Amino acid sequence: PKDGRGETGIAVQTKPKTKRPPLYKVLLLNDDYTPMEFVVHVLERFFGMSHAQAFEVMLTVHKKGVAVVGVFSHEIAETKVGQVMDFARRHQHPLQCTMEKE
Ligand code: TYC
Repeated sequence: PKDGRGETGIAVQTKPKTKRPPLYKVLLLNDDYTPMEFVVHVLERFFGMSHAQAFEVMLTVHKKGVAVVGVFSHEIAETKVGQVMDFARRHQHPLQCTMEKE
């Protein structure tokens, strides 16, 4: 029984549960219009990537359609998605960034 009591109602030892918070993948999506240099800048600015790393990840998204650009707690992932979407909108680029539970 998952109430931690045996069939007799006597309390039994339950496994110590150390619940880690769920992690969320932040995904960057390809499109036909956002300039490559803009995407590289986004990856440097909001995901702390080096220029070389950012260029590599940008090319992966360009070729494959989507890539995971980071894994974060729910709150941090939401912040990153918001920052990218806001930055893209302000520059009038259709770049899309989303998150999904790992
Ligand atoms: N496909 C875009 C182009 O050819 C570049 C691009 C890469 C756009 C990655 C979005 O997430 C993206 N200009």
